[in-house]
Amino acid sequence: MKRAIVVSVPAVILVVGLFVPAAQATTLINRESDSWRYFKGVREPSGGPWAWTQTDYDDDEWLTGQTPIGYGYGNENTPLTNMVGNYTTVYLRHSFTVNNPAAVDWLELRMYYDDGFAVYINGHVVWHWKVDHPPLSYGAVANDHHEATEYENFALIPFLVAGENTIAIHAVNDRMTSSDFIIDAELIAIPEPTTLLLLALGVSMLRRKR
Ligand SMILES: [Ca+2]
Ligand SMILES: [Ca+2]
Repeated sequence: MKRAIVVSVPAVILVVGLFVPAAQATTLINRESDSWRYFKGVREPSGGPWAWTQTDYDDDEWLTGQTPIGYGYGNENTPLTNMVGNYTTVYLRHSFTVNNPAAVDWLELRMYYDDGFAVYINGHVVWHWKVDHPPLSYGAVANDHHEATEYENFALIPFLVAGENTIAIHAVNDRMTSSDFIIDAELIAIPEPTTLLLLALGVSMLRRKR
């Protein structure tokens, strides 16, 4: 009997998998997107340390650019030629639409960065890496060094709402005289497992217990 049960576990999933298309991951923001609003950290954005992370923040006066944004790497689509000696951080915002936030299990953030960053979804701090805990001042520096060699994945809690959402990133260099700085981001929505897949897993676990 035991041998038959072991065989049934992958078999049930396989059969269901043949007839039920897996829910698709959805790209919310592509890498090298040309729709980032950005603000050079020569001072704090208007409204204080949190206002710029909110969806309803008015960023009309911010610049618009294609990522990667930075200098010293050679692959910048938006070069920051005046960053050395003038500012250590760059504020970025990007909006995206989600129709059914309940169907999103988690967000996968793929980052290309030098040297650190803090991330907000709709005003919630969802991740900070190689920087102190947010909010960070406009003159902040990274607390570690990082060379951008590939896109690195981070899992985020999806503080999403139906309709327009905003990701805000505070990108931070390690020092004012650094030889380089770069930032790009890709955002993917990972769906909840489908009901039938959960059903298949439940059936297989019941059979295993018997
Ligand atoms: Ca570097
Ligand atoms: Ca650097």
